[in-house]
Amino acid sequence: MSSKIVGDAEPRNMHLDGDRTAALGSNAVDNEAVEGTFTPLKEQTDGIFPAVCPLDCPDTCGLLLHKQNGRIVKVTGNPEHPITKGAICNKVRHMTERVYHPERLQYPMKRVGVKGSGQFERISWDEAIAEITTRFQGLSRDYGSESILPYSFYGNMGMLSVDGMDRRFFNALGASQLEQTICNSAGTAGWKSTMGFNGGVSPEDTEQAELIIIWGANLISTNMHQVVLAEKARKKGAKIVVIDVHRNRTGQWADWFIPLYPGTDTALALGLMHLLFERGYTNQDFMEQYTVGHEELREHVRSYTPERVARITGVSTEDIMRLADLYGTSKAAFIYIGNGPQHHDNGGMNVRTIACLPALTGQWLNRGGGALKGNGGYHSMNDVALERPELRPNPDARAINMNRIGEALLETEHPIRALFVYCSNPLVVAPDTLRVQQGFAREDLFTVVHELFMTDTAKYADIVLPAASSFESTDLYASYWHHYIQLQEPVIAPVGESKTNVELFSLLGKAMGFDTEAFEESPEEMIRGALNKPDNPYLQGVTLEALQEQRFVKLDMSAQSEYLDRLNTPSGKIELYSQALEAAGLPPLPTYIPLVEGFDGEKLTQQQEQEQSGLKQQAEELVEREQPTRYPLMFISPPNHNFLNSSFGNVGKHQQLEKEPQLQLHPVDAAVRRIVDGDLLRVWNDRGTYELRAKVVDAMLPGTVVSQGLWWGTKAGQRANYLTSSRLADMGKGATFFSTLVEVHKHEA
Ligand SMILES: Nc1nc2c(c(=O)[nH]1)N[C@H]1C(S)=C(S)[C@@H](COP(=O)(O)OP(=O)(O)OC[C@H]3O[C@@H](n4cnc5c(=O)[nH]c(N)nc54)[C@H](O)[C@@H]3O)O[C@H]1N2
Ligand SMILES: Nc1nc2c(c(=O)[nH]1)N[C@H]1C(S)=C(S)[C@@H](COP(=O)(O)OP(=O)(O)OC[C@H]3O[C@@H](n4cnc5c(=O)[nH]c(N)nc54)[C@H](O)[C@@H]3O)O[C@H]1N2
Ligand code: SF4
Ligand SMILES: [Mo]
Repeated sequence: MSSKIVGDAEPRNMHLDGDRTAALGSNAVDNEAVEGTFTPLKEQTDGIFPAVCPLDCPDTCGLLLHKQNGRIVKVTGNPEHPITKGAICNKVRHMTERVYHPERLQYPMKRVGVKGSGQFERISWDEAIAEITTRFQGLSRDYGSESILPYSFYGNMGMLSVDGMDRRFFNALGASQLEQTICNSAGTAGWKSTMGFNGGVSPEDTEQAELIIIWGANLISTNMHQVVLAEKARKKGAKIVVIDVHRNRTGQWADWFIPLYPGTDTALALGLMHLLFERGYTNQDFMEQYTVGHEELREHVRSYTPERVARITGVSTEDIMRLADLYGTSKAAFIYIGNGPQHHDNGGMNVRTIACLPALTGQWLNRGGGALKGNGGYHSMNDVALERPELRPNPDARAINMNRIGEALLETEHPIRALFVYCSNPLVVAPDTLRVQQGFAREDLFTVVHELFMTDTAKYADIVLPAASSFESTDLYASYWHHYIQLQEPVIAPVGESKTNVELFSLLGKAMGFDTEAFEESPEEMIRGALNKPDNPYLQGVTLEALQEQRFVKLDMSAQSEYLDRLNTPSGKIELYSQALEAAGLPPLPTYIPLVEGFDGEKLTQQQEQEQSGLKQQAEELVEREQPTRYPLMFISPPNHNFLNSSFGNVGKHQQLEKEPQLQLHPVDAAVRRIVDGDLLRVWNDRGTYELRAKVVDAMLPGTVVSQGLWWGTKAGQRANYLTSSRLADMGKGATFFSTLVEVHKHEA
């Protein structure tokens, strides 16, 4: 592969001169000049080298790695990147702390202590591979290959790493399959039930919006370049509204923050629809041409009066009406749908319902108008070439939901006997962690963990393998927000004896004796295969050569003009009424269904009203019947600003920036429990407890408490997911992290 660099001989700041060819090194002429004497980036000791942020973050920033004496000394944003434009977050600005962290795993190890104790001894790669292949071969022979389960997510978003060589290995092995449902699967299923295609508004267009509604997302922390675009729109007069259960950083920055009760977004959206129909804001022509079910929907939303919706959501009738007027009269209104509404029991329905809103007013016809849940559909690649499903001897191998890994490991019929974890840290990120821990502690389970660090998960491994970081790898990156594809080439040599995912799984495939060229392919060949997808019009023109030449290659967005004609719902239209959902046993029209675990504002209000009218006994019966749980508070645990899920949780710099785990609680909830700011708290429910510091703040409606961040590098008791449930959402078998009830007390030392 050719090099695109500011090499040894070039001035350090050359990339700032704006000429990309000069900036990032070679063009065709340079290539000829260095033909035969080409030095890979990782062997060049000094210079500035292009890179891609590998983290599970929508921005997928272009980076520059500054090298001195063979080490990366600084990470900055690449100003040439057309969307991220040289701005990067604080986390990645300090990425060198992580890459060269003294605790990075350097060599393979074998467990010598009790599972979880973290006691290991060094072994060689040959020993590690021999042990794994012997165990896997034995298990396949004695119990069938489905006794082995891979467990992975997107700790590194590189496609060759997590949707490539790894998949080939587990396919050829015939392992159980993993349903990767921990992130956005409920929301994506909800979106698709309405829109079909997994893509929405292009980021660049959102600059044209007059109204931007950020619905359950914390963009200042989680998608900072969308904030930059929204800020541009705001300069032109756009209003920014945040609908969230707590005033997060983004809510503080917005023009209007609307707090609501968790899991009631569907009701709010239905209340808006009620008013859009009633007040004549709907676009009849659009609905007739592009939707199915608008007449049924009009009837259906009659019962969602502002008064009823106010009772369910906690949003006042005035605010509901004001928001409907704002939405109904804005020329281009953009809705960004975040993870908040979808990490709930009713998460699919929440997203589906919000996704219906733009169709009522015909927003999809206005530049910048419409909605966005994720844009992954545009860059859909050739999965068959990448993952090689034909290598699988058992195409109908069982599938295990990653949200229920605890239960799955404790299952005694056809038990999972071996687990291979990579690019994920389930002992911190998976719900109901104590149960997950119990599963991982099984003495008869053979666990391999490929990691950069001794995570909580790695401590339970029998074999720990050191993983190379993305800056040590070749890989292909696409964003689930913007439309630029990028290439990473190794900029430094692997730290210690670490190996990339691609090297590891190719090595394992060969060691297992899988007789296929699939494990011989080079990263370059894999990239060519992935990009070869003639039936995706957006991907045309994206080639390895173009990536090497230009670094950032934009998808061919001309096909977006046919967006409304390409929606692949069963009807080919926006499905306000969904027969597919009906067939799946869900309401075909958007319908508010209260949380399985949560409070129901409508019933609470009924109860208060009855109490006031002297019907106390009846009210108590109602509480007894409808609220069987003794836990009164909704516990919301979204990510924090300086970690990336659990990544960075062990890095001193990032811990300092976040200080310590905090529980934000409303002054009313604090007062009745005699809690003051700074108290040490114990938060608990039947699943576990979490110890953290009180922050009393009027940032949410009473009854909701919030703790940001998936902590783990600090005290043993500090894991948000000790409290969360592995119950699945209504759609997509998604996670329900935010549908969690708890009680809180001052910690008795
Ligand atoms: N700094 C940083 N950036 C990240 C990550 C990180 O860990 N740190 N994680 C990355 C990943 S994997 C993802 S998926 C994205 C997620 O990024 P976002 O889509 O922004 O989602 P969250 O950060 O989970 O924020 C969800 C928000 O929803 C709110 N919320 C909870 N329940 C409800 C509800 O019922 N209704 C409404 N309206 N709001 C609710 C929460 O209070 C929170 O403010 O961020 C990515 N970017
Ligand atoms: N309570 C609560 N829980 C949540 C969430 C929440 O909001 N609240 N958010 C959920 C969401 S949206 C998500 S996406 C998940 C994320 O959960 P995970 O996908 O598990 O994400 P991380 O915690 O970042 O862990 C990724 C791990 O991969 C490792 N890694 C990085 N690069 C490589 C590599 O190249 N090779 C290998 N082998 N390993 C590598 C990192 O060191 C890190 O330990 O968490 C979920 N959990
Ligand atoms: S984490 Fe997100 S914002 Fe930060 S550098 Fe990576 S892609 Fe950019
Ligand atoms: Mo996620």
